[in-house]
Amino acid sequence: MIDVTVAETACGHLHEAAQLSREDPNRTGSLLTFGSAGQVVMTGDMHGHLGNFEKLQRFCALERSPGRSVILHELIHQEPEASDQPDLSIDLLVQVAAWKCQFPDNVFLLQSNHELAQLRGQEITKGGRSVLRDFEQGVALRYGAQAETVLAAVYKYFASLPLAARTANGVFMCHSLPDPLAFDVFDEAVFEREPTADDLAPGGSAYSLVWGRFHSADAVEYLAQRWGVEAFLIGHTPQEDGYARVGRLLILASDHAHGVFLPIDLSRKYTVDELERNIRKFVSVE
Ligand SMILES: [Mn+2]
Repeated sequence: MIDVTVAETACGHLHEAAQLSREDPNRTGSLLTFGSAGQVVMTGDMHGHLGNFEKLQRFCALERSPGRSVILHELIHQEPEASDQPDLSIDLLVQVAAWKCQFPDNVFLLQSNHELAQLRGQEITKGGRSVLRDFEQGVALRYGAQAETVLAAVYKYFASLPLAARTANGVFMCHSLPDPLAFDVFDEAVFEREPTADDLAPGGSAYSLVWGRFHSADAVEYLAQRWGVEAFLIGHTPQEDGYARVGRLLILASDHAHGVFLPIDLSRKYTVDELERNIRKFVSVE
């Protein structure tokens, strides 16, 4: 774990992570592509959960596992345990940015609706509290007079994120999928370009990708056929038991004690049943 409380260190990691993310060799437009060697570990929403992140780092052991990649998304906006507790999910964000800097070829980050909402200043309220303001207050608590500088680095990092990743063995990973009602207007070419301001605004395809809900097995099957996908792995919808399955879709959650992650070997084909059986609980990691 790095010391995340020094503003210069935090900004350095966030700026470098943003640049690495934009220049990832396996990125084209807003899509990351993985070949048929090694392993990818997919996670669900993390929402500031440092305990699960530490377990993820221990499981991945990237210092001795150069063939392993790991994908993270929705890192910010933690649910405070009490209403007077601060949201310090900035700590996880900076830790993950530092991990990306340390292992640029192994650590990958995806755009998510909470990151996008914070970037665009679009309010999300939970139980009457403003999650955007709580996040900003957490940054202020951590960095004091340098909070604005750190927030600027945070926004630069959010703006750099790709939208999705796909593997040679047919697995497609992203934060969510568009609402079935938006399928007709969803522009699949969004994956081939850097997301534009219009893509990221309400009605845009990047926006609808990270915000979508209400997926039925039929809707997932439609997208799977259209995009040539064997299985979709996403987060976004809270899962008390760690994960849920909707046809070819597995929804993972990594933000609580029953959280899970999913290691995938890239050299073999999987059915969705096999992927489901490979889901691991964070509690199983020493
Ligand atoms: Mn989400």
